[in-house]
Amino acid sequence: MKPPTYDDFYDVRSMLSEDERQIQDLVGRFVDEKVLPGIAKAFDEHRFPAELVPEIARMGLLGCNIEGYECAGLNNVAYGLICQELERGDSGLRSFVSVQGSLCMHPIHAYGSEEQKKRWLPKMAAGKVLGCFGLTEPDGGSDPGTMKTHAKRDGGDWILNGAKMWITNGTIADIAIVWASTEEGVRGFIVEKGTKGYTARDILKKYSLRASVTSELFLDHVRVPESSRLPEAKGLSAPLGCLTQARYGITWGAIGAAIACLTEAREFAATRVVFGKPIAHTQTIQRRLADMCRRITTAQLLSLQLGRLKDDQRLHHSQVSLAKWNNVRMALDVARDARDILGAGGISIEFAAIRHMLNLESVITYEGTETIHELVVGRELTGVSAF
Ligand code: TGC
Ligand code: FAD
Repeated sequence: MKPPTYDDFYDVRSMLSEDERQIQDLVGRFVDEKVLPGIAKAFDEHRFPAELVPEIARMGLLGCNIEGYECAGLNNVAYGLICQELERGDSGLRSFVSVQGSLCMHPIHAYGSEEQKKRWLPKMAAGKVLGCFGLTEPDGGSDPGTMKTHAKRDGGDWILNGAKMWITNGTIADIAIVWASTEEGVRGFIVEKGTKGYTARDILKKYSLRASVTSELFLDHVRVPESSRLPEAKGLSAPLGCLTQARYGITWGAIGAAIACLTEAREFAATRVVFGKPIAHTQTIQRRLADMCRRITTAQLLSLQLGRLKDDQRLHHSQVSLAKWNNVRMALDVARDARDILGAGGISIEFAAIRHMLNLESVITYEGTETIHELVVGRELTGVSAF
């Protein structure tokens, strides 16, 4: 009997199709050859590695699970594997792909007019037009139903006023999907860079997701035509539906970050000699590595089943909440423990663990905090909203 591998203990790969395995290998090679050599420097310099975008687009990773409009039309398991491999490199890179695909291309595809889809999706798949998603506001993100940004009809146009905060890709985006309250309920708008009254400013001095752009958006009497409104986006369920897409990808991405940390800790433990023997020969270190493996394996099985449910169109958003909560918590705990196994060296950017650990502090907060996902599952179990 072949022994299991440390990073795929239950041979989840054997449950993948040939196409799914090929896309995982393609993106895995890209991460090994193009991302890992420079990502620590980019993180250190607080710089998004924009030079990687053309190849990410060439591989068909942007909006890859959308059918038509020059998108790759992959299934959701393949999309998940892409997120896993990218986040094995860095959460910032997976964030970039999540936002472009799940939070910007998805709403245009799901709620946009045919004209909007034809105008934007092919260029977005090619990485020629970048997007950002503006839901969170300075006064809070967990309860978007209370958003203050509003849009008012003015003849055939809309006038938008408000501010958005903590917006990934904000200053590099050519278009922003802006969510605003109106007299008719929450509505979504495509706001183009350069529109009078619309500005974006970077949030600097972050100690997490340093290889990703995070911004504030300001909307001061921004006039957009009715043709910029997403016609099928009606109510809060529209932006929340986008979040379900992105959260699904994050469940896989977190596994990639955890695998990177386990890989590093396991290699280090095999060679680090303390008290006359490699630390991997001690019971405590073995138990800690085994625990990382146990938690990664559980997360892999969760995400694969989630992906199969999604491809079968049987996915409920509370199931995504459970996996986002479980898998990101798992990855953060694994990263923190790996950092400790590396000893003092573990606080250095020479190792990946601290970079992943710091990144995961954002991942556990964005796309719904851990508490919000616990409460979503709690509501599902009891039928009572405790938010
Ligand atoms: P609630 O009554 O639960 O829902 C209103 C309507 O929406 C439906 N719904 C969903 N639909 C699809 N997917 C979901 N996840 C959904 N959750 C709810 C729901 O069925 C209902 O539909 P209908 O037809 O009955 O009207 O709304 P609520 O106000 O009670 O709020 C629920 C709560 C707290 C779960 C929600 O507000 C929430 O998820 N809050 C967290 C906000 C959040 O996650 N923000 C993320 C911002 S984007 C981001 O962080 C990007 S980071 C990207 C990166 O860099 O990778
Ligand atoms: P708050 O909502 O103010 O919550 C503060 C604390 O209170 C949290 O611990 C929360 O869990 C807890 N809490 C809230 N409600 C309850 C309750 N009922 N019971 C108990 N505890 C509760 N947003 C976007 O729209 N687009 C983006 O592209 C985007 N990118 C991001 C990138 C980064 C790097 C980060 C860090 C955030 C990003 N966000 C983005 C914002 C993110 O979605 C929000 O930070 C998140 O939803 C939480 O909102 P908040 O920070 O305002 O916290």
